[in-house]
Amino acid sequence: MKPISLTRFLIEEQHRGHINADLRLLIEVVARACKSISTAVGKGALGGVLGEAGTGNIQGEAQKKLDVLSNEILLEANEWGGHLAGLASEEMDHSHPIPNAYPKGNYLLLFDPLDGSSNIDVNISVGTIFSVLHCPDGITEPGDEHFLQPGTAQVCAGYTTYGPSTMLVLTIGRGTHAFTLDREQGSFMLTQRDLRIPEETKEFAVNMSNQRFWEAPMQAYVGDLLQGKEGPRGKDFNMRWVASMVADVHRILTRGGIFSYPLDAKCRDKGGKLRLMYEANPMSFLVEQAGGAASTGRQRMLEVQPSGLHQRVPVFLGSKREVEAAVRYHLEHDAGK
Ligand code: AFP
Repeated sequence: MKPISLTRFLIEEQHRGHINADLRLLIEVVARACKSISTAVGKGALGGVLGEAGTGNIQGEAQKKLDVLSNEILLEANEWGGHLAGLASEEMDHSHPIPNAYPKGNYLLLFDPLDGSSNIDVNISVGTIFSVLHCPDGITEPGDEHFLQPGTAQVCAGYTTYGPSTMLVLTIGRGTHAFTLDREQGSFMLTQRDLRIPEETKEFAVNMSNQRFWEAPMQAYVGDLLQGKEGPRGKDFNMRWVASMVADVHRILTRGGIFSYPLDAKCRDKGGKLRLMYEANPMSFLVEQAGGAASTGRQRMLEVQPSGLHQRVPVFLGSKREVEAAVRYHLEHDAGK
């Protein structure tokens, strides 16, 4: 049977009363912007967009030309449609209220326009991550503080991965669904409804080069994984690390596993490496909706009350039982066991 398009999927969800017309439009607009980003990424060196932009973002990281271009594409696409009250991007210092010249809606959109961008120049998968919140009642000119809602308040989240094929993975709080871009038709087509992450896994993802900087419970947890069959876990584990969160999470949504970017001595002062609002929360929503779990190691990710737009957090997400195991090491350590 021919797969249905994203447009049809969203219209059917609207008919069922699961989303309204504004949220449908918002998702369509983000998907359209992601198609443009996919085209730019796909041109590679021929597009003249590889390499450094010569600028830095709020986090002090060097921006790639494609970071800047992807941010512009998402901003331009979403500004005038009337579905948003404001936007926030990992690449911008502050949130961006919709200019008064355009109609305004009731949603707030957050995005990491091109995650994993240090992989662009070596032709490895990168992606766009996004999250949608309600704008608080009565607010027409939202400031940064209006975006500081816990992940449980998300109404929609998703990512696009620009890999061998371009895929959009989406949740509106009713399961996690995967769409593949049909490049000839220019449409995202539903290729997997209701992704389910296996509860158990034998695969972990972490940047092992940080091992000596980790906290004691993380050292103990990974130490036990590495002992394999001979250790307390009683099974051999495999390791994968793409260093593009979108690609690593996509693998986990497809075949299970645990992804972690824990606290370490290098990122402790900042609270972690990955960003709560642009990376951890949307990915945690997608993972929970696929039957997985997501935690900071000490708290359910979606319940973290954000204190800053660019806040960073430690991240553990993926197969439920494995995330629970990693959390157990942290809680037992904290309890002095
Ligand atoms: P970039 O966007 O700067 O490439 O960072 C990617 C990322 O935020 C996330 O996608 C990866 O999981 C993580 O950083 C990789 O971090 P390490 O380079 O420290 O392994």
